[in-house]
Amino acid sequence: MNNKGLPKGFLWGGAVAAHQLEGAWQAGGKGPSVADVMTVGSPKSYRKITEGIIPGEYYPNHEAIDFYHHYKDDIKLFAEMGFKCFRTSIAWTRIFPKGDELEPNEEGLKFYDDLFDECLKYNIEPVVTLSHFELPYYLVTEYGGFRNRKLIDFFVRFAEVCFERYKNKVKYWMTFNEINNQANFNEDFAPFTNSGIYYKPGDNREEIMYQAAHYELVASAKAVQIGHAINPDLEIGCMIALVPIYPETCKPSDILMAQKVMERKYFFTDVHVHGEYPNYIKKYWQRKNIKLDITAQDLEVLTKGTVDYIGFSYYMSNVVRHNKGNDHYDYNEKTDLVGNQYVKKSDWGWQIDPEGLRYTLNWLTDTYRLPLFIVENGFGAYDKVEADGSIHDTYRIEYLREHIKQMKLAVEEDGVDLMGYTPWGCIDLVSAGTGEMEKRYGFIYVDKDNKGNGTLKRSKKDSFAWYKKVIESNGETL
Ligand code: P53
Repeated sequence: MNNKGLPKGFLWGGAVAAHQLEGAWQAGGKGPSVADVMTVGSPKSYRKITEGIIPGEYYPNHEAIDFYHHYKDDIKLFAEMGFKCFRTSIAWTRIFPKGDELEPNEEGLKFYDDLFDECLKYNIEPVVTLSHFELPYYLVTEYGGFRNRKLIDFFVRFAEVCFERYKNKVKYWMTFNEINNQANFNEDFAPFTNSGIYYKPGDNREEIMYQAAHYELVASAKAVQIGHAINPDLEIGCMIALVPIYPETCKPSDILMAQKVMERKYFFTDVHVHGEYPNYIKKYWQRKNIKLDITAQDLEVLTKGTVDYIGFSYYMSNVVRHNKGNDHYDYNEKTDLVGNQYVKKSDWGWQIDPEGLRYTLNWLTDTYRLPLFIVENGFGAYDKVEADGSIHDTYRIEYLREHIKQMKLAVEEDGVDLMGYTPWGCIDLVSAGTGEMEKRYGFIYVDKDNKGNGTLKRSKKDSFAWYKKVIESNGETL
């Protein structure tokens, strides 16, 4: 094992999701997705989910940064930075506009052929997420989203069409983006974006969430099997939002609390990796009287569709405390989550913790023993355009530098098997959580504001030249 430097062939790149940058929400036969019925929020509030498209409301994803019509120029800029890979998603609604059709939409398939060809022209490997918060909206209104077992077959058909079509262009895949966000079932945002679930009054939110997650895990396992049958060389991973949970103190009950919260948020990974539900989650369901539709056949499918690697996002860490009276160490974000006095926060309240990335890489390795891929990391911040058009985003460089340092330590000192690193929102795009344009992550600035005003002109921030050097030196020049 080489103990200096990152491996040759390390996949440096950037990450985006179709709905957050493509726009062209009705072009080429595309149908509306869950992202098309969400408005703009603010640093303090999630965006509103409307029932259908309401005239007079502003939906930022409809146009986004119009990557659909700009992708050639944008990919040229990625190539200039030296990207080895580019992570994006395939908008499900370009391929199956409603979601339940038997035949795919050729115009949508053609778009991604062209997009992937454009990447390959520069030797940029496409890395593709199949379902990244962009479920066909029709599947929500007609089927209730992933409450419904039928969604398994719809997703699997979509996945199969994509694997078959792009099997020689795309090697790296992920099934469901941040499948575990919905563990936060008390909010409306994650269940809607993960699973197309609108909760109704009287719903047993928690039970519905576990049911949807189960159908997705089965759908993912089926897709993995089909993908490998189509081309054994495909590498198909899961995708987990990794926010490590620390105990507030070394009090044993705080330690146990942190462990229980980790279980609640990350059992999804166990199913993807080991092909079975851990005992703690089965015990939890029993105690909470959560009754799920899980068949013997489903369990069989899970064991046969385990993933090849773990893709994950890392932005921040969180801290929990154990409160008196919480005898079962159940998790309630409102009462159990506390601030971390040792770290700083972004303007959106995300706690910045580079060492947490090394901790996370080690935790994932110790727990799952699979190759890892950091498919999102980054700093959402306000940028200021100077009179001469330059953008001095030193705070972003600082954030990324500190995280890359920790990532390197995990590889060089701890021996973590890491495939690559794709910072989030390599070009400014619409925020998933708030719908804002002004929560910016990019190396490339896009002239557009939260209300939709702007020319969409692209320009390079200081971080552009910085990241180019990082890639050139394989992470040695930071
Ligand atoms: P935004 C919450 C916590 C961690 C990651 O997020 C999250 C979310 C959802 O907001 O989402 C991922 O845009 C997601 C991307 C998203 C990115 O992180 O809210 O996979 O789609 O844009 C950053 O700042």
